[in-house]
Parts: sequence; structure tokens; C-alpha cells
Amino acid sequence: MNPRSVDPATQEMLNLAQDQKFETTWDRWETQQPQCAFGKTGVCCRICNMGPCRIDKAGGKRRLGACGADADTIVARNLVRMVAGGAAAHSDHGRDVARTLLLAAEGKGGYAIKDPAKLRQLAAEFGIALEGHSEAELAKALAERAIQMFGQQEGELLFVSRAPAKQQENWRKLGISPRGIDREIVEIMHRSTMGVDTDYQNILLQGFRAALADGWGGSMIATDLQDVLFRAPTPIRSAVNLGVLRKDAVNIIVHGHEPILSEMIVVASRDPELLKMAESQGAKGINIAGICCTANEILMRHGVPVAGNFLQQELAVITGAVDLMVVDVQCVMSSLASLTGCFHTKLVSTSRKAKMPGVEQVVFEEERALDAAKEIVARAVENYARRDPSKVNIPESRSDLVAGFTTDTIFQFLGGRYRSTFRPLNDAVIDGRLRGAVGIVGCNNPNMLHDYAHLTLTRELLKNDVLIVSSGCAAIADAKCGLLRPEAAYESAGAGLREICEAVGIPPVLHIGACVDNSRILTTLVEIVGEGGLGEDFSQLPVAGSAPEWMSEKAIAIGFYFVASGVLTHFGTPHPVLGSPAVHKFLTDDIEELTGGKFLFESDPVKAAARIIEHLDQKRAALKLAPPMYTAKPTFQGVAVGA
Ligand code: XCC
Ligand code: SF4
Repeated sequence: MNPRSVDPATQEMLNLAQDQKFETTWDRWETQQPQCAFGKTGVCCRICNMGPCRIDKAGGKRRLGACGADADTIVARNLVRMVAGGAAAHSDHGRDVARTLLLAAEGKGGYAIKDPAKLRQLAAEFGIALEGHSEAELAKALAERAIQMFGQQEGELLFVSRAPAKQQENWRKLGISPRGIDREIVEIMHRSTMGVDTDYQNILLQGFRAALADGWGGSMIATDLQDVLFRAPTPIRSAVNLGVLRKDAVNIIVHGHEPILSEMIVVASRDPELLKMAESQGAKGINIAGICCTANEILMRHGVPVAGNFLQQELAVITGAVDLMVVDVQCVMSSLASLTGCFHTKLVSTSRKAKMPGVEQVVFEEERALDAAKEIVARAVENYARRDPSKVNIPESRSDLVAGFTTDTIFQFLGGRYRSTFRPLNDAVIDGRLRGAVGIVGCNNPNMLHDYAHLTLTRELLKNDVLIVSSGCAAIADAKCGLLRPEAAYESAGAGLREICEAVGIPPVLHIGACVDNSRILTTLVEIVGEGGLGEDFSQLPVAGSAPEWMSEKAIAIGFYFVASGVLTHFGTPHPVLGSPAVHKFLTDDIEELTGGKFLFESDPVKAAARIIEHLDQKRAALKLAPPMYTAKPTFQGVAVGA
């Protein structure tokens, strides 16, 4: 046992790292303790050069910043800047996908339109005339309109019109309906700079607006246009954990976020010439495995195995079996540069936005995407011969999984082959086979036991008949312990959820993709509301969201758009807001009056499950639904709780 993780492969590699004195993120995190309480609680302001200012009680009186800013203002400003960072990351990803669609329309870069049906569907939604236009013309028009949404100055983002009418109305009333993606992010930066907005509620509302521009804008564009380019995922089998690395093959890890790169690496890895080259080096093939969200992208569309989630990126290198790791943007640890230097592993960065000192860069220009991908794969193949077998330690742990659910496939599965409708899903909730559904998403964090909160929360909810949808590193955590196999319904689900999984052959945890694909949760909820019988907007549904082990600013942006969309959203550690009781109360209480959603901060995953179930049951009662058929009295860790 290693006390840092509940995942056996991670434990094994951590033991090895400790024996051989390789430093990991856990070690560095420990050297940061105790962490600065001002930073942790959000009351350190570095926004202007009169600062840094920090708020604490001096002589029983709360200090103010040099400009007079109080804790509420400072905490709110710092938090919305994190929303801006997260929304910018997701949305810039969406922008690059839209630009790639434009290239595909022009026949450049080796990209093609793999899902013409989705192209036509989206073109129609954007009001583009379909008659008499070629696929390329439609793709060009669609890409241009999508790109325009980033710089749009007035009006509302088109995808806002997907939301239930009541919700749209409410956003307008609150003044948080997003106008343009870039505009809302810039406005956060402006309002939170020295001497502008000091009303913490007004500041936070702009955070919600920018987050909506992410969830119903940048992220949704990323998801939808990736489906057009690379085709919409359908359920597919694969495997997960460090055990997917192979002793006898060239191992390439793709790490980061954008499928624009990883899709092409997958294509290149199947190139006959490169395969021949691998064979001549004595390797039995080229094995691609993913880490973080890029893993989820190519898993869903190609069944490419997943090596691990966020905290496993360094451990993958320490296996000594990775011939090349290629990274693009987001969640890539700086430490990889020096760590790969201890092994034969080549590290290659690809984005002009993300260079690493001393690390080789093969600039991945979309125009010459396939050539760049082939160049990268060739370097991996060459490097295979340099692998030192005495340094290779691949853990055996791996698990099977099924991934790749989308709004459409959930629709098809639960609606039956001939009747695509959400009726059966809604009916299952109404008759109480299902208590509700919860989206469990987000990262890992060395500040807690790796994967434990993901697994515990998931298991507690499953056995109380809650269907789980999952994305990002949370989905990878669940996959590693087998919860993404249909058989998991027998092992882990309550009787009602089990009946449904059995009837339609799905796992009790539905993998819906990468973090930008949390937009698929929004569109699924739209369909559920539209199907009828469960209220008029998201806030009436027995649903919730959770990021139990979050670390990234992106998680905050996601949490903000879920709360703005009316969903109770749990975070395993609080946002850095504890320095302002007012901001804390606004996020966990007052906001519910405004949007119907709110945050729940709870670090114990069993308690979080109990609070979430209490919430689902309240929503069921408000809709006058019968109590859950089999699990009316919820149980937690085997103990019945409540009346
Ligand atoms: Fe990054 Fe997306 Fe978080 Fe994982 S879950 S650590 S953001 S890879 Ni999105
Ligand atoms: Fe201090 Fe105000 Fe400047 Fe922040 S903006 S650093 S609180 S003076």
C-alpha cells in the first residue's frame, strides 16, 4: 500500500519512485506545506503595484487593501479571474477546432468531414441554407459562424437558444446571458482590475456570464465541431491504466487536450511505412496511449487505450517504457521536462502556445498536420532502440471499459433502437427505478488521496440508484476500477439502476468524454426537460454535478456554468473563498434564488453523497414523484440514513 493513491498501478509506481528517488508532484506538494492561508482563502490581492495586499484581522479590526478593497471584493475578483482562465482555456480549444473545420472545408491539413449528418444538422441550426450547397461550402459557412461567436459583441450566443425557455428568460433578467465568448472573458479582466467593480455580487454575476459563454459557447462549439470533423463517438470498448503500455511495442503517450493533434497521431501510427520501420527496430507495432483529456478524445472515437489520469503523467514516464510523450496544451506538468531526461523518453511539445525550456518542439500547424504527426511518430520509433530494458517497470494493472456516450447515443440506448426518445429515461426517473442522475467530472489533486473521492462518491450514488455520467480524469478514475463495464451494474448498482442497465446493456457510469464534453451533459438535460414530466428547467430535475478532486481553473468555470444553469454542484475542496463569508454564502446559498443552482463544498465523499441524495429526493418531492422504488431509504457504506 502507498498512502497517496487507491489505484494499484499508481501505488506500485509511487513505491518505485520513492525507492529510486524520482521526485513526483506529491513530493513537491508536500514541500509547499503549510500553504499560504491568504492565498488559500482568497484574500491576497496582487492586482496592482500598491499591493500585494492581504486581508486579516489586525488588532481585532479587519484590514483593507491600500485602495480600500475589502475581503469580499478581493475574494470575488480573484475567483472570477480563475473563471476567466478556465473559460479561456476551453474556449480557445473550441476556437482552434473551428479554425480546423475551416481548413478541412478548404481541403487542407489532411482533415476531413467525418460526420456529414452532424454537419447538416448544425448548419441548419445556424440558419445556413442547405439546398444546393456542397459539404465543403456548408463546413466553411459553419466554421465562419462558429468563429464569429468568439468576437460577437451584442445579442446572445446562438447555443443559448438550446436551453429551456424559462432558463433563457431568467438569464436575460439577471443580465448574464452571454453576448460573445471573448467579450465576457475580457469583461472579467476589466471589471476585476484595480479600481473598477467592487460589488462582490456584481463581480460574481459576470463570472457566471463568462462561464455560460464557456458551457453554452466555447466548450459546446469544441464538442459539436469535433464531432463533425472526427465523427460523433459511439460506445466503444478499450482498456485503461498503466498496464496498457507494452514491453514489446513502441509506446507513444499523447497528453494534453486537443484532438486536432492526437487524431493525427493515431492516423500516423497506422501508416504502413512507419509500422514497417517499427518492425525493423524489433518492435511489435506502435502503441498509442493517452493521458488526461486528449486520452478521452481518442478513446471515444478510436478505442485507443488510456494510460492514466492527471496524477499519473509522471508515473507513466517512470515506467521507463515510454518512447515518446507528445503534449499540446493544458494539464501538462512542467516537471516532465527534467523527468524525461532521466529516461530515454523523448518529450515533444507541439503548440506555439505552450513551449517548455530545453524541450524539443515540433510545431503542429494544422495546415501540415499529418506530416507533423508522422514526423513525431517516426521519432518515437527511432527512439525505441534506446529503451533500456533494465529500467522498464510496467505495472500489470489494467481494466476493460466501454466509453463514448453522447446525448444522441444515450437517446438511442434508452429510447430503444426504433424509437429515439428520452421517454424511457424520464419514465424510469418518474417511476422511481432511477432516483436521478449525477455528473461526476474533473481532475486529481495531490491534496487528497488519489482517485478515492471519485470512486467513493460514484459507488455511494450508484448503489442508491443514481445514474452517473462522467468525463475527464474522473471518468478515467472510475474506468480503472471497472465501473465503466456493463457488468459493473451487477456489482455496484442499486436494483433499479441495475434493471435499466441490464435491459439496455449499458454500464452504470456513462463516459461522456473530455472536459469540454461536459457540454454534452447540458444538451442531455435539455432533451430530458424537453421530453416532459420533470419540470420546465434544469433546476427542477433530480440531478447534480460534482468535481470531487478538482485542481484546475477549468473546473471552476465548469462549476460556474452548471450552477448558472440551475444545477447543484459539489466541489470536494472549497473554492478559495473562505476569506469572505459573504462570497461563500452567495455561492452556496443566495445564488439558488437567482439561478436555481448552488455550490456545495464537502470534502468527505460519503457525506457529499448523502447531501446530494438529499437534494435529489427534495427535487423528486417537489415534482410530486414517488420515492425511489427500491432504495427509498438511502444507504451509505451499508448503513441506512434518515427516516
Ligand atoms: Fe486536466 Fe482535462 Fe482536470 Fe484532468 S479533468 S486534470 S482539467 S485533464 Ni478536465
Ligand atoms: Fe491592494 Fe487594491 Fe491594489 Fe489589490 S487593487 S493590490 S487591494 S491596492
